[in-house]
Amino acid sequence: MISHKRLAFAITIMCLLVELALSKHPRITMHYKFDIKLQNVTRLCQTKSIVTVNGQFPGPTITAREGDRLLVKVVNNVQYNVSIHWHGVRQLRSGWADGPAYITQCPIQTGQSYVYNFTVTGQRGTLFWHAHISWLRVTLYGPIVILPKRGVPYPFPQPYKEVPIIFGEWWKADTERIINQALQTGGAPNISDAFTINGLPGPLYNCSAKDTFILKVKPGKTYMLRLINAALNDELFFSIANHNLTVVDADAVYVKPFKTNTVLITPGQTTNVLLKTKNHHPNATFLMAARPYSTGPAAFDNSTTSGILEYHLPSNSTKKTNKLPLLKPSLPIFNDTTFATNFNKKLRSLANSNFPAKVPQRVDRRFFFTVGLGLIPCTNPNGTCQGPNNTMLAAAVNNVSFVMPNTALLQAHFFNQSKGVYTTDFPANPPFKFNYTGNPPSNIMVSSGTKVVVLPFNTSVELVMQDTSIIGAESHPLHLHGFNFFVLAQGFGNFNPNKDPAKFNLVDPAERNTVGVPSGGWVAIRFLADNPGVWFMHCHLEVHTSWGLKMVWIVMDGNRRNQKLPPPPSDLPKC
Ligand SMILES: *[C@@H]1O[C@H](CO)[C@@H](O)[C@H](O)[C@H]1NC(C)=O
Ligand SMILES: *[C@@H]1O[C@H](CO)[C@@H](O)[C@H](O)[C@H]1NC(C)=O
Ligand SMILES: *[C@@H]1O[C@H](CO)[C@@H](O)[C@H](O)[C@H]1NC(C)=O
Ligand SMILES: *[C@@H]1O[C@H](CO)[C@@H](O)[C@H](O)[C@H]1NC(C)=O
Ligand SMILES: *[C@@H]1O[C@H](CO)[C@@H](O)[C@H](O)[C@H]1NC(C)=O
Ligand SMILES: *[C@@H]1O[C@H](CO)[C@@H](O)[C@H](O)[C@H]1NC(C)=O
Ligand SMILES: *[C@@H]1O[C@H](CO)[C@@H](O)[C@H](O)[C@H]1NC(C)=O
Ligand SMILES: *[C@@H]1O[C@H](CO)[C@@H](O)[C@H](O)[C@H]1NC(C)=O
Ligand SMILES: *[C@@H]1O[C@H](CO)[C@@H](O)[C@H](O)[C@H]1NC(C)=O
Ligand SMILES: *[C@@H]1O[C@H](CO)[C@@H](O)[C@H](O)[C@H]1NC(C)=O
Ligand SMILES: *[C@@H]1O[C@H](CO)[C@@H](O)[C@H](O)[C@H]1NC(C)=O
Ligand SMILES: *[C@@H]1O[C@H](CO)[C@@H](O)[C@H](O)[C@H]1NC(C)=O
Ligand SMILES: [Cu+2]
Repeated sequence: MISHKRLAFAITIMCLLVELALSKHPRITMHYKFDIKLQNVTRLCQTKSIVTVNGQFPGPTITAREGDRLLVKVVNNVQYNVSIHWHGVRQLRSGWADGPAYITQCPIQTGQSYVYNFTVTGQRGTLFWHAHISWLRVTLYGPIVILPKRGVPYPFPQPYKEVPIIFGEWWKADTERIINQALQTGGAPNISDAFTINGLPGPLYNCSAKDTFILKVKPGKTYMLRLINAALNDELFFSIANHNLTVVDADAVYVKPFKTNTVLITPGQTTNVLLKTKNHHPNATFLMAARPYSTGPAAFDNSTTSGILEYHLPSNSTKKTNKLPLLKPSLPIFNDTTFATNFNKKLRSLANSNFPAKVPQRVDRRFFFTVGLGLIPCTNPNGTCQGPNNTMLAAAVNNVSFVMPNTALLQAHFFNQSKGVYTTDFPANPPFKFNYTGNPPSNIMVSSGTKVVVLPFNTSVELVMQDTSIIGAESHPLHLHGFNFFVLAQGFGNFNPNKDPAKFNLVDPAERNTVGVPSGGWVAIRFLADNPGVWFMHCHLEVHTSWGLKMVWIVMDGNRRNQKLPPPPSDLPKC
């Protein structure tokens, strides 16, 4: 006979052991259904039919804990082909669920559905989901909130509340017509009419005051804002009048906290910031505002989206909030590259024992990629194009403007059917050297092709991305699928392979999935190719992606069973 006490003790131990065993495995499966459908939405006094998930704009928030499995059934009820990308989710051995159309899957066609099946492993913070075909992500996007495992605290005090703030970009006209027209004529697509905060442009636009995001707060509390830039073509500065923000996380990786009054966030980046409210009720309300950081040669939407930070009044107050003065933040000038540089330099990994920075210390392969604009010959059937000298605007990596295949690269790779789909000769270096950030060469035509780099499993890659001044220097937010990378260093002018590596931070560099290649400069990154599959890398300014600023890495299977990409799910869409 064992005593009750002993039995209770034994049960407690058993529970602990089960808990321990389960904590190593995905414990929970979260089911979501995404009905892609049209919805009429009114903004800036104009009603527009937009593509949405479940009729919501912005789309629903996905909330998961680190370790959870997600099953998202996407049903396409619209006239467009659709695919959804889980931006920043590592997709370890689940490349079939990554989402970029014609890269990891054929699109989900009208009337079809597909279940995205993946786990969230080793990440916590904020990411987002968005359409990954043509320009449909203009309205098809929503937050992904990844909480730490149950019982695991943040490495900073638990915030009182957490609020997603997702920036978007709004066109009055039909964006599919805009990009299709641009790609046919070779000219630049029309710029947007507004930016939005949680789908709302805010009071600084005509006919928009009622479409304003209002964040109501209590005094003396800490709020965590989960910032996401889902805009198509613009990096954004964000600031709240009279309040500082503490950056604690970038791209779902904790960073060493630092205080700033303005955040710079590129399309494709996410960042968590703490907002400490004032201890006493202020006699004011506060505008939060975002507007572009823009360095390129093209026109851009120079407007400002805003929302309002409003303190709950004490219940006995006789005042009205809307009678209080509204204070405005001052944002950096649109081309403030000095601010951008200093801000990015402050981002450092925590790099402690709980959250180590696993920076690859050895390098197996080095790559040097130029990124920038260029021209291609006119293909408009009527023979007339709007680029300089009757050409079409294009963009390229190492002078190759990527051409989308007609079938998904991952399928072609997995079933050994690359012939006629892609070639493996993507150049590791630019085809010719020039002063990348000086006067451009006389011939600025680029070549076109569907070329990839093949990497053996576990290759440690060092990549320097160099902006060019062809047509105009410009900051390009480069996004890598399937991996996080470490941002070792950035600089201006041409990268110097003899001198600049001495500046590489191999101790606590920021670890992220999207980095701005500085305008007229370079950035050096490293990543370990430990995830077999086909991984897209592209500028997250959608206009540049459309022009071909994209390329693909194919990472081969490793020898062990758990180093191989499993076969595709049976419902994988066909082309
Ligand atoms: C949107 O509005 C148009 C014009 O009023 C209407 O024909 C259409 O049915 C509406 N669509 C939806 C999804 O409500
Ligand atoms: C999701 O993927 C996992 C791992 O490959 C597999 O075991 C599971 O059956 C899949 N679930 C569904 C609903 O397809
Ligand atoms: C783009 O803007 C031009 C000039 O305002 C206009 O004529 C054209 O119709 C617009 N294109 C689309 C697709 O809306
Ligand atoms: C050719 O087509 C473009 C639009 O695609 C149009 O702007 C241009 O006027 C056309 N040129 C001729 C000569 O028809
Ligand atoms: C924000 O931080 C700066 C620098 O620490 C400080 O000078 C300023 O007073 C702070 N502003 C607010 C509103 O707390
Ligand atoms: C706010 O208003 C109250 C009463 O109107 C006044 O006593 C107080 O000084 C004001 N506080 C600030 C910070 O302006
Ligand atoms: C952008 O708009 C601001 C006013 O909001 C103006 O001062 C500035 O000159 C504009 N910049 C450009 C590049 O259009
Ligand atoms: C409202 O209540 C607070 C705390 O109970 C008190 O300090 C304050 O003086 C009151 N204000 C008014 C206007 O009655
Ligand atoms: C930023 O733009 C302003 C106004 O157009 C210009 O005067 C200034 O030289 C630009 N600064 C940089 C760093 O390009
Ligand atoms: C257009 O052609 C002219 C004459 O061939 C040449 O001088 C000029 O540099 C070209 N412009 C561009 C942008 O290529
Ligand atoms: C490249 O061009 C820039 C801008 O014209 C110039 O300052 C720099 O000296 C040039 N670099 C080299 C190596 O020629
Ligand atoms: C949708 O995708 C299929 C498969 O790639 C393609 O054949 C079809 O033309 C596409 N339809 C549209 C409307 O783009
Ligand atoms: Cu770009």
